[in-house]
Amino acid sequence: MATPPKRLRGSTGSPTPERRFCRLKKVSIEGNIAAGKSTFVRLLQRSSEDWEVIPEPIGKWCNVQNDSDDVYQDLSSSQKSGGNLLQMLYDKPSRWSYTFQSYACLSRVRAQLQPPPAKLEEAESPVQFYERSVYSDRYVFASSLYENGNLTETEWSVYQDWHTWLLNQFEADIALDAIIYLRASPQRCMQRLLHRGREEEQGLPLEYLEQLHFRHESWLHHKNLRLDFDYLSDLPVLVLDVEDDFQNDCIKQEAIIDKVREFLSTL
Ligand code: UDP
Ligand code: DCM
Ligand code: MG
Repeated sequence: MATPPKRLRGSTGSPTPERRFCRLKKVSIEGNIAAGKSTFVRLLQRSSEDWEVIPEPIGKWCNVQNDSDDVYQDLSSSQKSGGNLLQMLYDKPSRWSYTFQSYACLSRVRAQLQPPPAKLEEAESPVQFYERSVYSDRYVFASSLYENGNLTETEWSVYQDWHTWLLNQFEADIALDAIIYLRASPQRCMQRLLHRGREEEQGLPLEYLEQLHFRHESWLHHKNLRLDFDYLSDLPVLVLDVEDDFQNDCIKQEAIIDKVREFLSTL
């Protein structure tokens, strides 16, 4: 696939209306289940006025039924009466993997296509951080489910066909400038997953986290995963070791944010 059109970079002074957000950088936060991505993006959100976070729309996947919840307000009436797709996925992956992956990717694209908040217009160095991307949807999750026989050949072909088409349509708006990979062992992720206690995930075997870890490693560390989007191969990747707790360690948090700032300054 062709490289998406580059956004203008490095302009100075107040942006003219035409150049709104032209300096905006988009960075995806990748990592295994329960590696600490949501914890990390909350830290980012607190760290700079210039930074905005787009969390993974997992509330929609679980159909959280809470009238006072913004996520619930966003749901269509069919979703409100629908089920918990994450639960359905893990209860019967051969039946629900295709449906889940279609909806996960669709809802992510929709969330990432929302216009940035006005405050980023005024920002000196605006950055949007995505919690995961359409690339991990495909190259980590959907492909693992295919590898495990939970997507049929036909479902995998159909998925790849519309995924490529969708990105052709929207990639200029959601294309990444960089990736931050939160790296932790599958054992540490399992420990955090159990500690978090998200009910749908409690039966996940360690082997699944190992499979997902292997895919992340191959994509973002060894860089030997075959990808269909040319520009991804040249994308800068910052690998952050999050094996040790950072959630309750202010000094570690400061060190992490320093690394992020330094990384962003090179983009
Ligand atoms: N967590 C932790 N220490 C850390 C980072 C995360 O104990 O340094 C916990 C966090 O409180 C949560 C679980 O690990 O209970 C998973 O974290 P998170 O939801 O951020 O992970 P994600 O699935 O978003 O990567
Ligand atoms: N998930 C999935 N496929 C995707 C994206 C996410 O199966 N394309 C699942 C993995 C986790 C949950 O959704 O169970 C996301 O939560 P986390 O933030 O813990 O990784
Ligand atoms: Mg999360």
